[in-house]
Amino acid sequence: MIGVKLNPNFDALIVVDMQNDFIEGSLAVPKASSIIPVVNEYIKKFESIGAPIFFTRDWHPENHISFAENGGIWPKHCVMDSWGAMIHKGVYVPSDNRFFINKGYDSNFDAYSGFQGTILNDLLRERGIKRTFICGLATDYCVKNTVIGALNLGYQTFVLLDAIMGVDVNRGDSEVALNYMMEMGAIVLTIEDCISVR
Ligand code: VGL
Ligand code: ZN
Repeated sequence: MIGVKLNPNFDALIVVDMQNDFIEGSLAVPKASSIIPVVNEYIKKFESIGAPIFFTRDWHPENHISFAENGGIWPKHCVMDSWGAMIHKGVYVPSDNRFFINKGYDSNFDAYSGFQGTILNDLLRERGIKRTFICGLATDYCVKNTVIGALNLGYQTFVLLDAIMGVDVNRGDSEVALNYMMEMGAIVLTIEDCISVR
């Protein structure tokens, strides 16, 4: 148990790609639905102290470069405005102080990081955020790249171990990704480490 007291003046939660296609659609991450209750616990903790919550969304055009039919490595997924790109109905989305960050919207570029081609960094900076807490899907792709992005931009960054899940195209990918994030300076936390009393 580490014990980090959350502070709405400089802490933000980033919920990565909790979308239908990654949970029960065309690119379903094995056991993705098992993290939904814990993801919701984090969202409610941050909401209860008035800290901002950022939901990233993989948001591709029909002709996206990452799709197999266009020469990429993934099945067609998260086509913008389609069911697959919607945040899963089991995920709690507060009505205030929450933001959606769409990424990968350019047909010729992929974006595994929530910071790539988005205004996420500007939104964090203008709110005085210094620490990011990151959960969601998938550990070995968009979670990893968003965590590394946050670290490179100078945020102290926490990976929420009980609220991430990996694709593991190759066995052990998620473990390798997690070790890499920690090597780069990320700190691993679980729900009982996060203290949200005002
Ligand atoms: C992701 C594969 C393709 C992710 C996005 O959210 O981790 N993975 N596009
Ligand atoms: Zn994608």
